[in-house]
Amino acid sequence: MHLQSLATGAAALVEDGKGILAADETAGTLTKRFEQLKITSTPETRRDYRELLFTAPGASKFISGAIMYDETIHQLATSGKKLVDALCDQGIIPGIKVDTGAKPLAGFQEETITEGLDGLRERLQRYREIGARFAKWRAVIRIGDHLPSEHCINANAHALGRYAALCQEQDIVPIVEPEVLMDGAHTIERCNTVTGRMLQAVFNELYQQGVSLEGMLLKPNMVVPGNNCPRKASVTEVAETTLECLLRHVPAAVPGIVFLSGGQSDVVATAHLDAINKLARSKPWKISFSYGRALQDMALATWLGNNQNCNAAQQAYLNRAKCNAAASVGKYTEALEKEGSRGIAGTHRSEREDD
Ligand code: 5MM
Repeated sequence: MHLQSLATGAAALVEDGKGILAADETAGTLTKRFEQLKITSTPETRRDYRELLFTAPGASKFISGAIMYDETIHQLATSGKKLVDALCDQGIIPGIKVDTGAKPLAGFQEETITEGLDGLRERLQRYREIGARFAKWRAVIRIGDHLPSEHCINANAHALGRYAALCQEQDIVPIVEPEVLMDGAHTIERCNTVTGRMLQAVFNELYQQGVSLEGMLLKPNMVVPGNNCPRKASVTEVAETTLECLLRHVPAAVPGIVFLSGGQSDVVATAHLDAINKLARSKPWKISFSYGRALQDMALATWLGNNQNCNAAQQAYLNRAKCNAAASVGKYTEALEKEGSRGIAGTHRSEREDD
């Protein structure tokens, strides 16, 4: 195994004050996001959107790596340059989603198993040749009255272990993403229990399958109440409960934890990350972000499929990236948030005047 190179690669992704852009929506998911804003979804419009994110000037001050989808990693920017090279030119490490999605788990209604192991070794070899240096695989765990089942937890944890071992064999840093969904009316306590069970199963598999913990990153959900739970949790409660859960279940050898946002609003996801990093308890890992929606929502709503809005959309993305980068070292402030919003409003105004 490539232990040293994996450890160096993982550490680079959680360099101080930086996090990861998750831009690995499948064509189907991105089409749904586009449709909500009446944006036409074609390979070209999806390319235009990814290009504006990947070429946002100065993004590498806040963003260490970007996760792509298979379609994107093969696409060319309008300049004719490969999108993957556009990222490298910016100093951003290219990553790739390698799972093929969460599919119904046979015999277990309402639960899913993430697929994509068949042929994975060969796909990883090709992705590495194209330029990918890290990968991502997302397992999805749903909370319900009788969910998740032990079988669903174990099957998904086993697949995450097999994926991570194959990545490391090919000198690709695996991001291990066991997502416990926010959907439902469950309490924060229940999310804590289920997240803990899942993390324990995942690390058991990673040990058994010989995965080097130093050469991987964990991408978990934060511990939050379900979005229909009547009792909301304060930012401090989420931060304390999340850190407690992670301290119980994530070995100190893991270099970094990069949260998913999971449907939290962008500002709330930033506030939670900041609060976790501000907690006085000692933390053995870097704690940062690998957000999709929480980094992109404002940028997409600003772009609206119109390339004349590119600069304003890039500004919206850079603003969120900057706020999250500050939160990854516990230095996010309201002033920083307002400063960014003023910048975006200003950009919008001048774009309209130009029109
Ligand atoms: C970017 O979205 C990823 C999932 O895409 P598909 O549903 O099309 O497979 C997702 O795995 C994402 O990387 C993580 O969930 C983080 O995104 P959020 O929006 O939760 O921060």
